[in-house]
Amino acid sequence: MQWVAGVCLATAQPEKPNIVFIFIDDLSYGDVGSFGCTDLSTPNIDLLAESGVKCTNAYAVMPVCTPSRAGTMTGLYPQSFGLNGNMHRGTPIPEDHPTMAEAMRDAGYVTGMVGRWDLGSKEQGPLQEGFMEVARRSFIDEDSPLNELSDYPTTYYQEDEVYWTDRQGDEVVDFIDRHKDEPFFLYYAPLAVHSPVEEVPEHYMESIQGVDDERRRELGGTLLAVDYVVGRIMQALEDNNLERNTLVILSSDNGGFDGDSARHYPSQGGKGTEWDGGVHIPTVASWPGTIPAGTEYDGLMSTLDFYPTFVAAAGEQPPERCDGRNALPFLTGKEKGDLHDYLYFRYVARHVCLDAVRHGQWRLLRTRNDAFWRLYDLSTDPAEAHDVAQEHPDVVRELATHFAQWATQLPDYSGVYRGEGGEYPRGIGWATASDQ
Ligand SMILES: [Ca+2]
Repeated sequence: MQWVAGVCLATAQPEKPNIVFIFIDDLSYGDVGSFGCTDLSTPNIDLLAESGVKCTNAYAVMPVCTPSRAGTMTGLYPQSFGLNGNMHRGTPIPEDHPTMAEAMRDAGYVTGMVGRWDLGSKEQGPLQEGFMEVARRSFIDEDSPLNELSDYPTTYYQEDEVYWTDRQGDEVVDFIDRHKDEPFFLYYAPLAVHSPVEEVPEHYMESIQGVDDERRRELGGTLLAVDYVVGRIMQALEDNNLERNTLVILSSDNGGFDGDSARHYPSQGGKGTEWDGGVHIPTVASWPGTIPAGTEYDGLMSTLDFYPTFVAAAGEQPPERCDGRNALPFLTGKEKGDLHDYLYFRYVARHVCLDAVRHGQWRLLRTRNDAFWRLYDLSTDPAEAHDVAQEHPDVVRELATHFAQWATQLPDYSGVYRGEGGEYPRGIGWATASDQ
């Protein structure tokens, strides 16, 4: 209450909560203990879920990295600016629209990033798009003996041979410790559990017992390494007495990779596929004292919602253009139901060309190989084994009409590969916007 004239001239502004956004790379719904996995171990993610709300019906924007990250970071469907798949990597994000990091910076937060960027044009790196501090990643030297580990030598620092995920644990704690006295926004986007999982240090593998599939053991070890960083984040918040004033959201940019023996139960198919498991991702939100502990939210939501949710938690309005919605009333249990009546998907790749809609219990989809739409009832058939389009022509018509209305607003896309995403600072230690 604000008195017009009296003793109390103004109510105190609520303290801005810190925001920690953990966006794991290729983390599958079926590989997290609290989402039903029984053979791999995610003790810290499970504790995080117990401390808040588990979102069982959350969707990434795309089944692959770059467009998923660009959509999440802008709160816009990436197809709306011509980004339809990883073959369009390097497509610029709109410059006339603030990113999540710019919005948080402008809301008075110190913004920091640790991990993988992989979006925007070459000129649109994280330091150019709103992050004030960015943890550098190793310079990749083609002649390094570390390259013999695999064809994809990105998980060890070539300067000192430290495993990237382990270094990230030090960096996230350092960021929280240094900024404990001011509102901070920390974006932690590890490369883990993305390939190459075989590079995980042996001591993480030792804890994975009873898994015969060697690739799955390696995936489990990689997952344990990143789970340990999640634990270090939560410990750092507790050590600084910040846990009740910090909103933590953990999610994934797309489903797990079949080549790494990821499991997608109850869905079928993972990263890069046409199936629900490519985009149905594990998501948890924790804010002790604000989000009730041990709860579950089963409404339809999207990673597009994180941007307006963070901005709302900061007490600000979302940008004029935004395809996501503030999830806080739903995460706290004040509101029930779906955050979105319809979620739209268009994924263009050489091997698959997918159009899809999620609505209620339904998933309508069509690939370039399909003459007709296919319809699945995920409430009874999450593995999408039985096409029920013929039994429900009215549902097909309704969802197809909504999809067409969405798709007609999209710009034409080019089918050509564009190149690399935004430049990321190299080396060891922190890069700041003032370095640029
Ligand atoms: Ca990914």
